[in-house]
Amino acid sequence: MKNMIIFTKKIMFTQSVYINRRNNLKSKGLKGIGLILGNTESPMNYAANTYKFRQDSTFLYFFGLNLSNLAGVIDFDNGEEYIFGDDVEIDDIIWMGPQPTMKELASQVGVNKVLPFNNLYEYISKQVNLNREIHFLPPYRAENKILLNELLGISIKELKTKSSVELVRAVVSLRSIKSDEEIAEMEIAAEIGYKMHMCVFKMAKPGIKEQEIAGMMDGISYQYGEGPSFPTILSVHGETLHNPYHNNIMQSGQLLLADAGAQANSFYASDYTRVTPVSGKFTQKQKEIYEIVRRANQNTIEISAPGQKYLDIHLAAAKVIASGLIELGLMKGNPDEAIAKGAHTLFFVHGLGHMLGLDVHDMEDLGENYVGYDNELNRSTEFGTGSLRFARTLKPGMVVTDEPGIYFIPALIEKWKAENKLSEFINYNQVEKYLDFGGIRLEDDILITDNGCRLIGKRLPITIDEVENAMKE
Ligand SMILES: [Mn+2]
Repeated sequence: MKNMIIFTKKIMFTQSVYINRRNNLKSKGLKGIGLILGNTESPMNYAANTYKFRQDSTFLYFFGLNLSNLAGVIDFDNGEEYIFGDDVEIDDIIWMGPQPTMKELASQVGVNKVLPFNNLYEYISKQVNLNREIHFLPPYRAENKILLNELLGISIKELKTKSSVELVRAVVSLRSIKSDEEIAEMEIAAEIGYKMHMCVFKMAKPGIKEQEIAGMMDGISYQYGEGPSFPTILSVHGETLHNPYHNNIMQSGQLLLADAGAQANSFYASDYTRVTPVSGKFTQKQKEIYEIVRRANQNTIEISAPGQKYLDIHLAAAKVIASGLIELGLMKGNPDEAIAKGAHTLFFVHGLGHMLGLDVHDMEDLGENYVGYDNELNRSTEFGTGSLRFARTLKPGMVVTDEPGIYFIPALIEKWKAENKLSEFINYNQVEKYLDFGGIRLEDDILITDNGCRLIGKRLPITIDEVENAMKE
């Protein structure tokens, strides 16, 4: 049987990587039981027709197995580790081919105690009766909410607030710092992301439907990896931040914004944004705005280093943007005062970036503020700056995105103008000439190193010359 295995989901790293990760988690001082649930298959339009399976990232990180219906348990008090999961039966083999046993699979990640999935109910109820603390992470899928409700008797509405902040903090502290083998996987995701975006430079031209390019990009992400790291954004309406619509026919004079990335076969992610002129050449007006965003993007790479707060790097990008817009006559006054009042957020409506790893917004399921903020840093409640997902002090091994943008969102401009909002910093008469401009965002993925940072992956064309040349080829 062993030699006949025709279907196994590959374990990415060596056994010792997973053993070390769990040992590191055990050293965080938690007491009681850590329950880490894998994901289940999720129906698309009927039970047997499921979405492409995506394992939970924290389960992948500690238990490595890319199969549905598994749960991992770590007993923090005696060090024991379990995987709960079922061996396949003859019906499964008929449809899916021969499979390794759960015991064989679990041993690949260094876990020796394997029990049938249904034993999880008995195991957890025994721990509850012994008054032991059960640490679990905030669930984001309905199936796991129901399972936790059944296991723990906590109502579905309360699961988030009763999840373990201690476990969340411990997981975030480990997953935030990427090891060399993780960086190597992120380089693979970057290479796929590079290929996806290069097809935009080659394909964008008047008369082409957005869907043709978006479909090609997604195809490439499956050709070399596990598919897109999030639904591909490709739109001539870049001013709509997460535009999922791909049915526009591109016209000369428009800007095409592509924000997309890939998951490597190990599920590590990349995330890039580029903007191309559909005609192959930027207009003067487009060049001027593009160049401000490019400088803001470049500035991040020049100043990001251990010890710096990403909030300050975000504000430095805001300053490049405000200064550039003042020079162009769209804003006025002193850039520092304008930023202090939030005037730049009419254009730069979001944060500079987010952490990247096994998730494209890494660990967002655990709570954005646990990932991006810490005890010394409270999240702003202001429009714009409050959207910054990641603000805390940079450390070597962190991977973050650098994605400044300038957008002309007609509804927002009209609202601010009607309120005469911050008119001491904004030339509304000039801004109105840009209502049909669209939006520009430029995004790269950066790794914080011991003394600064470096880009992950080969850099996509980004200067005006590089972009126009790439479109010619
Ligand atoms: Mn991003």
